[in-house]
Amino acid sequence: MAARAVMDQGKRESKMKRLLITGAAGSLGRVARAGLAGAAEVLRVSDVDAMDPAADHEEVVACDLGDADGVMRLVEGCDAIVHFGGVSTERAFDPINRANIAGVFNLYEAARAHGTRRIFFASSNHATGFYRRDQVIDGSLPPICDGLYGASKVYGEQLALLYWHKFGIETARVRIGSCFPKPRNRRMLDTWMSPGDLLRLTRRVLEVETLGCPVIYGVSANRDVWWDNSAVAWLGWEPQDSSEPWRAELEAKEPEIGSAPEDVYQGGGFVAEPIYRE
Ligand code: NAI
Ligand code: 15L
Repeated sequence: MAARAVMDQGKRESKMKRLLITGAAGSLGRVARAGLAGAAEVLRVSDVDAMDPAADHEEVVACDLGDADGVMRLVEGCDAIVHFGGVSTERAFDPINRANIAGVFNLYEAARAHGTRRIFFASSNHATGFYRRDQVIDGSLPPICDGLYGASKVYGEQLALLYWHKFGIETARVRIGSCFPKPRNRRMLDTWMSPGDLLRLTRRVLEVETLGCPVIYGVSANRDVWWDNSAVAWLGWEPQDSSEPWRAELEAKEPEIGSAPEDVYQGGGFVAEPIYRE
């Protein structure tokens, strides 16, 4: 780690009393709960689903993100938020609305009310899923989402930007690629983000002295990537892992890349999903 990063870490972590992790029953929330144990004196972990019991350094709070009063109580006393809660795949408008539209508004309003200064917002590559795979894009290009889920992430990113400009709340708008223990298909050779790289990015976002409101693509150091993070090099986060060890296996399973929309566009299968009505 660079000297500046070490200094930043000391400065911010010594001030961090309580860190809220939403979506703590989900896959990335579980990774964060285990991996961010030392990032604050207290971890407050929350989900609408059942969670493991609290360890000594934890508070476990059940909360539906769609419940504005509940979210207001949830955020009280938290210095920062790692926001992994919400609908994480393409679904009907109602659940997406409750968790990802109203829920994100409730979260930012609670952060504003309680003086929470920094948020890691788990956005998604599906905010830009209708860019083609032969394009390399960065965070400065306009979003082209590939469904209602992607649209909700674009909304969350814009709300974050609003609360930055209006109220000075800092957010890392992280367009995560495919964060799983290992890549699951050929597309993920390009989109994979290791849980370790996610944790290192999360820690960096929490510790850097000045964050602002950047868009960051959450992707490992894979051989081929569609996303250019050079505009956020100042953050000092460099992915360490790569999908390369799985290339031979996944290419053997899927030797051909077709010409269907899910093979042409970055969002993969999401671009071919219908608009679910329920
Ligand atoms: P997940 O589906 O495993 O976890 C999401 C959690 O949010 C679940 O535990 C769920 O109970 C909770 N949740 C859903 N609706 C809620 C509500 N109304 N109130 C409170 N909690 C609610 O998803 P995962 O994979 O852990 O993803 C975490 C975040 O990262 C999500 O926002 C997802 O959109 C985003 N993301 C994840 C990627 C990945 O590859 N895992 C890729 C891109 C974005
Ligand atoms: C996402 O946004 C989803 O939350 C995750 O489950 C994966 O489907 C990922 O995108 C992806 O694009 O692979």
